[in-house]
Amino acid sequence: MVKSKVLNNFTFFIIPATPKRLHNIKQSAYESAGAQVIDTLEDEHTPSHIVLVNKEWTYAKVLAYLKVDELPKLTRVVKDEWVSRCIENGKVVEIGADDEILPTTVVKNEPQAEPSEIKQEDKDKFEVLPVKTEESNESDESEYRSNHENTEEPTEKKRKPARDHRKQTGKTRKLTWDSVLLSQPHKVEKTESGNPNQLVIDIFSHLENHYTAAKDTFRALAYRRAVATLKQETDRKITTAEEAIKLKGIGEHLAEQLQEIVETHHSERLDYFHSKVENVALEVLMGIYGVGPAKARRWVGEGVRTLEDALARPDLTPQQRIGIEHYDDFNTKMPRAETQQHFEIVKTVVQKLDKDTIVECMGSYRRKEEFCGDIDIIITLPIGLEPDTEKALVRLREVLLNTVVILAKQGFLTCALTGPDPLAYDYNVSRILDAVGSFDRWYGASTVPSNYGVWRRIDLLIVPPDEIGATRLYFTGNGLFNRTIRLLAQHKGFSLTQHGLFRDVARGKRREKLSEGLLVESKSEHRIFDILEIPYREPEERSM
Ligand code: DCP
Ligand code: CA
Repeated sequence: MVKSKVLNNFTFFIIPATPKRLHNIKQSAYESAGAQVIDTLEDEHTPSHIVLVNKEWTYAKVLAYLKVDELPKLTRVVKDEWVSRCIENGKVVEIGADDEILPTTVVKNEPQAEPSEIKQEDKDKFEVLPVKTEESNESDESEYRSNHENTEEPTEKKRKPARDHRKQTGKTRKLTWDSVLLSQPHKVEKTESGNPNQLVIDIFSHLENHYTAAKDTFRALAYRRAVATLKQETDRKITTAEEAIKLKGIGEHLAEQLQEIVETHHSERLDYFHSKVENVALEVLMGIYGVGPAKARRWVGEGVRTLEDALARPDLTPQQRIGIEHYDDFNTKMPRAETQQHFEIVKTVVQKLDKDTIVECMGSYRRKEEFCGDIDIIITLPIGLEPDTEKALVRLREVLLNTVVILAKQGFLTCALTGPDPLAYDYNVSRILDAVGSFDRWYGASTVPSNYGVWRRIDLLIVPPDEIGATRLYFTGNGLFNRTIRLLAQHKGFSLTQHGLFRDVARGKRREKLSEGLLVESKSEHRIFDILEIPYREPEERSM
């Protein structure tokens, strides 16, 4: 594997420090190419270059941001494109006139803005568009949604050839559905920090992203499984390949990579990925809400490298624009207590509107994880209360819509991403219903007083009462657990979706579904486990 060390002699200080995720990705790419990246400007750390991510900043703004009157004599302020070109070319290329910000660009009387003011200015550059109500036709919107709706195991066609599979796993054991679901469940890891294997987890997660972007589902899955296993190892540090290979879901190759990371604090494979500017860009773009691997690949192919470039795309949807404006918000997990605050606010309003409703918070929150990526709420009625499913859905839809209107007026809901935007209809429920008709989900963002201004992703979903068991199972996850239990169901001749457990599903040559089959169970989560002949697992035992 080639390990480019083109930036060996450089010490970089990257500004601005936000969005944090973008900053981290750049840092990792620069370090892979040999640069030292520092985050304080102390005497012993004189940067050779200040790397400017925001192209439009003046020298004065840089000084104001760094809270200094002048920079060390030899420190140059360059745009990140120059660094990218060096990495791309495998050598240090000349700094062009457009690449460097020189002190002569100082405007004498320009106010010395505080970092916070600059942040605001930065924000102002984003033109805030009203959120459209009609659902976007964008393939990537549906790509995102299909991620959430995909209840079927991918067919063989979508997978990588079996040859890759053997190459990856060698002769080592595989993680099979039965070994996982029948074995004693692990106690879930309760915190994100404090895991002695965190560095390996981080690097493997990066690699998973890369393989997902490269459509190499099988390798992506291998890394995801390894991450899941390492997250359980909260009490001991795995340091050798021999130890690693004994763990569930870690084969020969990944075990060797683990040892390499422990010994060198680096992964050749990740360094190699990051040595390609396109790969770094791909990872950045895939962090935007509503941008899936397909769109990210297309944009990168057309020269998009930064969030700013993405903002200038004519095919950027309003939802993706919000995704860029709130890039860090949406990419940072929130503490469980904050998820609970969002949930309680919604639950109170829903149950005030209809005291019969059942309101539950699913996903990582139900699995009792300490940190949650978003808030997944389902709303339904008790089984049998409204036997006509259509009537139940009409009742629930009205409750959902009223809830959205009330909470948007209060400023709790901050934008609509999928589903009607109450603002566009003057908060008028009947007008919305006339215009939108039927819908069963509303995706958006919300903010709570204790952390006002930080937007969290929130999904509100209405569920037919009879499907509550299957829906609970699906939305509790985690994704890997769902995949495993679906495989088990298939192996036993069933098909499991978020709507129910079915049998006699006709399948084609590639295992694709040809018919829905007969419903076996959808009301009770426990019954689904029973029928599949696996011991019931509490939600907190489903984090794999
Ligand atoms: N889900 C799934 N497959 C997908 C997307 C979702 O099976 N492609 C299921 C399992 C997830 C649940 O839906 O656990 C909720 O989806 P989230 O993406 O919100 O995942 P989590 O709540 O588990 O994690 P996070 O804390 O990151 O939100
Ligand atoms: Ca979630």
